[in-house]
Amino acid sequence: MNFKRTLLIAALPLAFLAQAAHALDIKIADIHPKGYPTVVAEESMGKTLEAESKGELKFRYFPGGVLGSEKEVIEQMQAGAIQMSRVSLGIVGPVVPDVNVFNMPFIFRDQAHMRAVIDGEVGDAILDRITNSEFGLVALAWMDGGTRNLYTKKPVRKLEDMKGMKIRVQGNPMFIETINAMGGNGIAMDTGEIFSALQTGVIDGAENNPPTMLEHNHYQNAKFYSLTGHLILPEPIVMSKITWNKLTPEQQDMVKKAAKAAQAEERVLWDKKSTASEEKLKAAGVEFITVDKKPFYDATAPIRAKYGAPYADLIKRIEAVQ
Ligand code: BDP
Repeated sequence: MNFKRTLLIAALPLAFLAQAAHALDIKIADIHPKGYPTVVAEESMGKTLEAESKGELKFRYFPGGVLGSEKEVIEQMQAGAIQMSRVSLGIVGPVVPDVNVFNMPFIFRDQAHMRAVIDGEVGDAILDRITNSEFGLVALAWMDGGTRNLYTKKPVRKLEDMKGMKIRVQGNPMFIETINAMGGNGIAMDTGEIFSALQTGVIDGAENNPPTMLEHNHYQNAKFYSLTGHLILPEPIVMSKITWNKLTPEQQDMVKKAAKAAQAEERVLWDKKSTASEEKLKAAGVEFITVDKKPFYDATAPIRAKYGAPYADLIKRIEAVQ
């Protein structure tokens, strides 16, 4: 036996060992910056899973949209290049039409109603529809995305004030139609493009919750916040199916439980962040405008009729949740 061969044989068991200990690298992406409720909850989920899996799952965090827009992140997850994310349901709608039931304007009475729905069997059913679709993602739990209101350069005090206003929405045709039904002009663009679009006047406004309006600096160029409450969008925590299929059943179970725990943690963080954001926005000179929601609700009835038609039963179940 020559020296080289001896070395090779001696190294073999080591190579096997190294392979067994090879951790599964999980990159988790979020459009929101570090410190944002969703990102904080993702970090503790990752820590829990690293500990529980004894290092077999290894998390790397990519907040602040550094891996691309939500649409791009979804495509990367479908290809298995990004393993996990939390995305808005708005962006899932065009690919898994069933979830658009939750994306319809005024489908939830208020945030408490939305929470009761996502915590119950309808919430699980929508997660399953994402998982069981051809979408290539496994939907594990929900995060809270608050209530979306309009923010604009010129005040919207009543429905008529929206006439002709160019309002940014997420890339979902239903949202464009929703703004159009209100008399405005819905324009789809990625989250990262809103700031400069507001600054340069490409758009007259956008719509989102107070934490996003604050943390993405949109308030700097849109000082009026009209409390329309037209959308209350929950946000699924999703994993690439390619990654999911690499996990052992025990690891899959761990991931599911940790995602549910992240749902609970984020909710508490969300409430604190929302209150603090409202205060900061007001201190920065943003005028909060209470509007009569009825005209906005009535104007968007055709959207609910059009998109809700195939889901009459599901809508009844949503409405029945107290
Ligand atoms: C925020 C969501 C984020 C969306 C963003 C948007 O948390 O996931 O990307 O809205 O409208 O509320 O683009």
